[in-house]
Amino acid sequence: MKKTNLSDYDPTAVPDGASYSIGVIAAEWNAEITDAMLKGAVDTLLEHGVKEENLLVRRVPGTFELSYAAQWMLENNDELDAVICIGCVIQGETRHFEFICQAVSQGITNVSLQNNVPVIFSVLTCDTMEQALDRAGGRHGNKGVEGAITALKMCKYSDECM
Ligand code: DLZ
Repeated sequence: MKKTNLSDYDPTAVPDGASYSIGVIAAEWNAEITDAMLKGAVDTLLEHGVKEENLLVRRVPGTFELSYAAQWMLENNDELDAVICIGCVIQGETRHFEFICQAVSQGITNVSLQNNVPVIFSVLTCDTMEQALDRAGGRHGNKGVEGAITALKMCKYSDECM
């Protein structure tokens, strides 16, 4: 069956987050969307056992800045087991969209590989605001929730590989 809801998951398959420290960085652009994704991510992490004191939440101006912020956060917080990057890019009249999407996807991958820490891509790349609303708590779920689940799964994966 085609999966249409990003937040459809089996809660029993999500690792317990009690021993993990997680950073969450959200872009201020399209704040209506990123606020909902940030809330979805934080609520999900807390629900799955991450302690409030082990969460580090920060804001950056736009999605383009997420890679730098993730790198800075990891350089300055050795204890972090994962970082979730939250952003929303919406296609406009110019080619700005392409450059931001290309830069952030490559940038986040690089930061993850350079630091050996999972850096999660919770970035919506949409043609319209409606598509973004559908994926930030609307009919296709919430990509922030999906990012939180992915972060916990990757923390457990890293533990198991040690
Ligand atoms: C400039 C810009 C534009 C046009 N669109 C978006 C967007 O849809 N989503 C987003 O998160 N940020 C956008 N930005 C801002 C860039 O991410 C960045 O903050 C600026 O280019 C400054 O580096």
